Amino acid sequence: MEGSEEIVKKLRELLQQSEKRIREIPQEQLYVAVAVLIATFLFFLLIRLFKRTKSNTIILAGLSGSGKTLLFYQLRDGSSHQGTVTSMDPNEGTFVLHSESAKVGKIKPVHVIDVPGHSRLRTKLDEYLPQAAGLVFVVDALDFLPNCRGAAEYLYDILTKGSVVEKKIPVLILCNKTDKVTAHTKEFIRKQLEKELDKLRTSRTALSEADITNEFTLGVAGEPFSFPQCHNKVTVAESSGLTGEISHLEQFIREYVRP
Ligand SMILES: Nc1nc2c(ncn2[C@@H]2O[C@H](COP(=O)(O)OP(=O)(O)O)[C@@H](O)[C@H]2O)c(=O)[nH]1
Ligand SMILES: [Mg+2]
Repeated sequence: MEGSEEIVKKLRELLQQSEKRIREIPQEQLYVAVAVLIATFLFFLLIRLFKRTKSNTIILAGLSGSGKTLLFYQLRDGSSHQGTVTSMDPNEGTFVLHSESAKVGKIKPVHVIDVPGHSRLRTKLDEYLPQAAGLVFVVDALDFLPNCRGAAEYLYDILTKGSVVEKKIPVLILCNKTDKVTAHTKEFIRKQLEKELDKLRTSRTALSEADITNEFTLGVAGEPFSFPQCHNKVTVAESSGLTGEISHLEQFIREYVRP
């Protein structure tokens, strides 16, 4: 019993001593120390939050037949699985790109979603867009002219969506199937799409005076439409899902989903 009383006495002395020491420290110094502590805590908390919200989702969109599913398999497996896949459901997966699988060290996986082009399944896009780090709009460069209008309509809807405009989601227009010599060049496709979008802008704004359908208007009023007018970054590149020429696609992905 006496031993424990001794300990309590010692503890009390120690406490009094430290209290005295703290009182000796100027008040301002104490406040500064506490403020610094809180600031560092908040700083690390913010970093954590920021890192967590950074998305790794890439969306593949475009008309059916443009080659989205083949590109999805090229990204994941480095092969096209020719003729073995026909799916109406969105293909979705989180993986390290096949071309990076030989690299050592930790690589951040990419979440890729292949959204079917059938118009009744396009509503799926609205679900995925808010979490997208980037969107790839795949265009069939081989069979481009008959599909130009349809592709432009789909692209118009994407470029005027609130989530795309406000979050400035980067869009890559990927001219696919360039393995064939008769495929159109990306410059040609860019110009044609700009022309079609310009036409659509006139007809759609006339429509939406009555009932507002699109959330945002496209481009600058009174000027012919061109992609640099968009709030978000729009770039154009070429690829071939069939032969695995997808370096531009991979560059785009890794620009917005850092490994
Ligand atoms: N020549 C050529 N054909 C392709 C290429 N990518 C896809 N295709 C063909 O285009 C068709 C549609 O491809 P798919 O990936 O299913 O398109 P999706 O509807 O956009 O998913 C298939 O018959 C593919 O073999 C390509 O890069 N070059
Ligand atoms: Mg498909």
